[in-house]
Amino acid sequence: MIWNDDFETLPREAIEALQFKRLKQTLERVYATVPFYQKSFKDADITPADIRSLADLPKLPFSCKQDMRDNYPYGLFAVPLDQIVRIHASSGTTGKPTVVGYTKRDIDTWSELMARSFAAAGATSQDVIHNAYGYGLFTGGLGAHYGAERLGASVIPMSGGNTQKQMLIMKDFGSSVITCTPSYSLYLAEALSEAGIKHEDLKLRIGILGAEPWSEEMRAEIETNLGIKAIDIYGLSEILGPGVGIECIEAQNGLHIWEDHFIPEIIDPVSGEVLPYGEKGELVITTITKEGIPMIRYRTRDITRILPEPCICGRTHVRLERLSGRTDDMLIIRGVNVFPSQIESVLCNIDGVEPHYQLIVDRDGNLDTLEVQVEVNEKVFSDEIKVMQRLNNEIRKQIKDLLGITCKIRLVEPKTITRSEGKAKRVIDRRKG
Ligand code: DLL
Repeated sequence: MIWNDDFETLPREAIEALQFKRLKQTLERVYATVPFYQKSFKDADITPADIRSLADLPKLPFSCKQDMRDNYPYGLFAVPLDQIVRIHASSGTTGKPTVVGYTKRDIDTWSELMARSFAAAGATSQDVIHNAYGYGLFTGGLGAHYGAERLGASVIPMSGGNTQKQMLIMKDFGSSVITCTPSYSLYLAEALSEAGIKHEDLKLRIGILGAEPWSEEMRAEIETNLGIKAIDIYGLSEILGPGVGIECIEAQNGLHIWEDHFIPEIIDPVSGEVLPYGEKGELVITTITKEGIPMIRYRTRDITRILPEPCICGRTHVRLERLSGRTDDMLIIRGVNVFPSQIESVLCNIDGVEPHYQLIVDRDGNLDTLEVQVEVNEKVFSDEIKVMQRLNNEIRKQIKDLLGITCKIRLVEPKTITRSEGKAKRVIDRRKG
């Protein structure tokens, strides 16, 4: 269902006119209120007046995570703190968290965009939405919560963890939509099957899954194991939280990015040059309605391409191809670029292994080594050694064929790899530190 027909199906010229108007307002506001942007615009010898059309956007300097750290905690806020009604932060792996603030209107916009996203995913006011994204500083929990309420659905604020309780509530309360990370949905599927609960015993019909990269093959596993349609949702705290983009249930092919609120660009991550639609590179987003912490040309480090082709659902907003990973998660193994999601695709297509894996990167002298640890199913595990060896060779060969690198495969017992309740940790890089 289209939640907001007026905006979601705007003709291209109207979207661009609206984007330009909102961009100008945003630029003038940040230039007047945020010292960081005053300085970075001055350094680039540019003022908001120099932006005369959308085509001038690439003249503006980028912003990045380091700028947020340098201005920790509130330096990038464009309004005084008394107008901020909510603060979130993303933990990150090192150092201080990245802090974001929302005005009352920002919370309203976010709720609206999440309601819009839920509707695009096929959820309605009749649904019981089981929200298993973590509540707290992470934007997933409260972001999905407000959107689900705005949609008019019945929200169960589960948060992450306590899988036994999740299952009980899912069954007894008749949860029909689950929101969580893709890796947690697989964990839930496994726990349900262990508890003897079949997906036919549940009302679950849709999963709205995101916050981490996942592959098309992983989607197939989740859809089969839970008997649902699995929809990809994208977002990041710096830009909004969940709800920057989502797949529509009609096509399940690419995530519509809400262009009346965000301007996406794809750049070459090395040169910073803007790439044409259709080419793969780093996603850069400019927010054009946010008040608390507007972001100009923010480098997300997420790798994707923009798909401008019209979509069968009737929405006119461009789509992002499923995100293949982050520039900083990309492993360079003996000079070859490897995304964990590529290895995931191989593993999910091989019979006998489970979609639970971890990559261990290390160094042996001057040589990078990659070990793929993956669980086998009970049947393979109790089979003869020969079967395990054949499987081992098969995985190694398929990875070599796809990526051109030789890696070590370690088949591990079922349930040995730690299950995640939020974002899965796929890589352990022992070369660092
Ligand atoms: O993960 C917001 C979110 C919550 C999105 C719930 C979707 C659902 P952060 O913690 O700031 O915010 O992490 C943002 O997670 O830059 C991507 O690298 C990654 N990410 C988010 N969604 C996807 C996705 C939330 N659908 C970072 N596919 C982003 C791949 C994703 N990666």
